Amino acid sequence: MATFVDQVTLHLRAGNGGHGCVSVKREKFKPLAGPDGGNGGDGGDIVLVADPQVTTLLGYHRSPHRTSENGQPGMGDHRSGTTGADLELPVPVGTVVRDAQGEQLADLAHAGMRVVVAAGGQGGLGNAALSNQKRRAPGFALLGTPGFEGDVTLELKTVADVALVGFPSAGKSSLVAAMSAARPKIADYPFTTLHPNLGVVESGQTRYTIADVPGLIEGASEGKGLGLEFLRHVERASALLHVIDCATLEPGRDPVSDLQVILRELEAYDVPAGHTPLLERQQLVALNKIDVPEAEELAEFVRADIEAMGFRVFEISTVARKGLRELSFALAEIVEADRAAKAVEPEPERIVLRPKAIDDAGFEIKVEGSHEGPVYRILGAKPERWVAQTDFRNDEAVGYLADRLAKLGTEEALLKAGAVAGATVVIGPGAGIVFDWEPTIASAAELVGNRGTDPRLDQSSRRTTQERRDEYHRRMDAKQAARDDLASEREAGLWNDDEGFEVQRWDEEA
Ligand SMILES: Nc1nc2c(ncn2[C@@H]2O[C@H](COP(=O)(O)OP(=O)(O)OP(=O)(O)O)[C@@H](O)[C@H]2O)c(=O)[nH]1
Ligand SMILES: [Mg+2]
Repeated sequence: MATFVDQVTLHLRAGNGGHGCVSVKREKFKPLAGPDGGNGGDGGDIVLVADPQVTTLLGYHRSPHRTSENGQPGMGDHRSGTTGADLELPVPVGTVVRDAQGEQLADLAHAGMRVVVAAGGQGGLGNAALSNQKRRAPGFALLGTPGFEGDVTLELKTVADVALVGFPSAGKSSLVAAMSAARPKIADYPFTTLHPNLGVVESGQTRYTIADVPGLIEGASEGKGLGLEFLRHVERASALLHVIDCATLEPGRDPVSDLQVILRELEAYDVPAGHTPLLERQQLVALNKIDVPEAEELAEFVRADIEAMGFRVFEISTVARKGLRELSFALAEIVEADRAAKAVEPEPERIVLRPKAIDDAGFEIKVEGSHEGPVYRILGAKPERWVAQTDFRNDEAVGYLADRLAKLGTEEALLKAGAVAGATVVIGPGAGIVFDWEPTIASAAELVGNRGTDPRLDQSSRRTTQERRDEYHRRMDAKQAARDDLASEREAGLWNDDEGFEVQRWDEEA
């Protein structure tokens, strides 16, 4: 493992929903036997799964672009399009997922936890599904909506089963190097390690990870040295291994007081809610550098004192590779026991997260100023989705959108917000879908003004109610005329169809 990547940005594109199909069934002697266009299939989701077999984000660092399958379009004869397959991305247990704004989406703290980071688009309904008593032969279908497209960042807070803590230059990185294939930087000056290095240890049947935390000194909890900041990387470690330098010549230092200093600093570190405080975890002590004769003597001398403090003690040398086997088996045992204990913990609720909080209940209207007068912006998951489902080349589909919006109550809300016929209305953020608003009959009564008021007393410079009403009726007449034209055209088209089917399919780009 050359690099320890602990943060990576993924570029995701979830599958689009397949478009619904417009098709009319024709039977012998019954050329218009009803609509039979099938629904489009949903696009596949992109799902992160916490997998204990995965220990790094390296794979995602190398290929950060991930895509899931599109749903297929519906077809005639009531055939639905196939659903796009989900894409499952295994990530290490302990991966924290954030959206592009840095907001935390999930903390995959337990094996098997799943989070949908990019939801696939919805398949569009075919005209068969859109038909009802009133609308017997819809000449339109809904488009599939696009899948989520955007970035998420993955951050590996910790995957270390064992955290190596101790003074600078105690030999923590040397121990990672001696026990695993990792090759962290080792040098005889303090604070060589600026970021934790991760190593994978294989000890008998057990595989576990160890990480060297940058050196701690007295006052680290108050920010001295590199501070305690890096302890967040070991918040989930099962065990702490104190690495103690028995060969240091620094005045005032000896193994027992070194250990006490580190214990005090660790005690001052607040773990996040739900985690075990650092000092309540299993702790072992490694007395290092016993290849140096004086160090070996000192280690033998202090061993009993440290054991009396309640710690298991190992005398080791990373240089001479002494005592490492025994130490690695002892750590493996602790890690195994901890994993077994965690396995019987109740499974956390299965989290399924969507990239955007779907507030399907309603919508809001924002009034924005522009040089051409006010712009009324409709924001809400439903209206925005409906717009995405609309084929704007098909007037029936546009009419259907208008009906849905009216049913949701956008008309009254626009009136309340002060919109008048012809006002500019935008659906969705940004450029959105822009149209001139025409209130429908149901809400038109409101235009004549409230009972008890007299329009003649209305001193505002706005058009009078009568003017607005006339304007409105002109628009409604024009609209009705356009609808009639459309209906007759469609009828003519259907009856002249020689193919037996009138099937309209959109290709992917549509
Ligand atoms: N003689 C001897 N020297 C060792 C042993 N282990 C480490 N060292 C030396 O101690 C020095 C510090 O080693 P590192 O592994 O970089 O120490 P560290 O604890 O990671 O230090 P920081 O990253 O600065 O906190 C280096 O010069 C190592 O060669 C050992 O078993 N015996
Ligand atoms: Mg180091």
